[in-house]
Amino acid sequence: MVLSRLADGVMRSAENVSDTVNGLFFEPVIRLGVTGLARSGKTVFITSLVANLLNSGRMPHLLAAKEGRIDAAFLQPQPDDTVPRFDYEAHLSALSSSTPTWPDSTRAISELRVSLRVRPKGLLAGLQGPRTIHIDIVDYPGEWLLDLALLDLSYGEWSSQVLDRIADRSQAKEYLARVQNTDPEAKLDEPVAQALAADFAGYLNAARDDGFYDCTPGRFLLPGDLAGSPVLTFAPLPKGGTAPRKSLIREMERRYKAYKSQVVKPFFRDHFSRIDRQVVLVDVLGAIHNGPRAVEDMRGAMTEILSSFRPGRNAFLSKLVLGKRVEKILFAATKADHLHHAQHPQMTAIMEALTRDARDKARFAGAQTSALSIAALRATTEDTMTHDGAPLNVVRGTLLDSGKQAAFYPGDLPKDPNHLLGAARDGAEVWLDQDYQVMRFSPARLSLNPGDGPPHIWMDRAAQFLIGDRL
Ligand SMILES: Nc1nc2c(ncn2[C@@H]2O[C@H](COP(=O)(O)OP(=O)(O)OP(=O)(O)O)[C@@H](O)[C@H]2O)c(=O)[nH]1
Ligand SMILES: [Mg+2]
Repeated sequence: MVLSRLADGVMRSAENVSDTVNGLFFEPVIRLGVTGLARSGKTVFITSLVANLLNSGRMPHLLAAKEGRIDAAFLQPQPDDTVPRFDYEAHLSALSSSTPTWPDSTRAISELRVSLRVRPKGLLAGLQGPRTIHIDIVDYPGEWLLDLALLDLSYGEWSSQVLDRIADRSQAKEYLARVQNTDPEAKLDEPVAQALAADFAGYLNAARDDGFYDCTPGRFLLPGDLAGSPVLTFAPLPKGGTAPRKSLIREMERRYKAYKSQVVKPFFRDHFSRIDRQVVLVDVLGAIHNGPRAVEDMRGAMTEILSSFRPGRNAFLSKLVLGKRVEKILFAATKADHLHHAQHPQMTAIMEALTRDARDKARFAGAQTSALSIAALRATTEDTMTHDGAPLNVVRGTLLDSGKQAAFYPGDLPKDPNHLLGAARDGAEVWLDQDYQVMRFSPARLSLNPGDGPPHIWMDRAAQFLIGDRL
């Protein structure tokens, strides 16, 4: 007895020693989440961020780079063996080939580790050698965060909310017609369940393509290896009386629960809860171009997405993160190279206003937040032309569709963002004073000087906010 306790004691102190020794070699890890709705610019953002960390000549606002303290930057195998690796090399080679193209749509989770060897600054500079800091970048679809709301809803509540919301949407016609012709209390017939799920997924995809952002369950849009499995073979049905056992609606309810416990919860547990810093990318110009309804819809989706960063909101999430907080959240309006820089402050103001409610709450929860307009990969140059006798600030680039060079003026963003957001909130059908255009530009051909990464707008500021304090 005494002996074993003694042995136990020895073991413990040995463990402690090895902890301290490990501590000396401790290499800090920052887990940086990158998210945003479909096509918001996640893949291009990560590719450009990594390329500009590996070659930091164009990162003067990242202080460690400016001070020349980054001795080396290199890619390493990531720590999570079961998450697909972010295909950095393929995305970079698409962007930097002699006929550059934008990378393919990804829409699933992936991860990449960039390690930096950084010399300490100030007093420590002479005393300590360089340290290695690992940055684990995790790319995941913003739509997956929208699924958090499902955790608080029973199948009945979810169904009635969805059916209400889609009642007048043209994209849902087919699905609603099928629901009309289905008896939810009939005995489960698998082909009927599959047809309902297929039509519901069809509706979600059509709605997403038409600019709606409230398209959950998120995994219906990108099933990946879950395609055809029961967790993705359900759909909302109207509630009748008490449904008999083995009925269609009972099985739908069971699968909805399975989706929550086997798809939604594992994502939050294994990925989301481990994030230290987060950037949320928003295609603000794209939404403005799609009109007031799209802007209002996006504001709703952003509020929903950002509520995930307020752990108190959801019992499951609070338990999961146990007081661990995302320390910093950056809201970045992407593709700012569509605008002359004279209009960037207006774009940032719209971004700030779009996320105001959510940001106030995140700040309350202890996270530091900031908003910025960025272009991960600058595809245009700026110019000033004369239009009706007055100077007009434009951008020039190669149009994606025609391959032609064009000068482009997207419209005048208002100084006061509430002019846009107010109209959107009040349910306006079209913008009153302005028509906003969006063009898609091809990425410009790169010819980089040694030590320079790809051209961008304010990626260095984004990096300074997200990781600069730890370098
Ligand atoms: N001009 C310009 N266009 C950009 C920029 N970043 C992204 N884009 C455009 O936006 C599209 C989507 O960018 P991605 O990075 O693939 O977006 P994503 O969020 O990864 O998209 P999914 O993987 O489909 O969710 C690109 O194909 C480009 O057309 C940018 O910095 N400048
Ligand atoms: Mg992507």
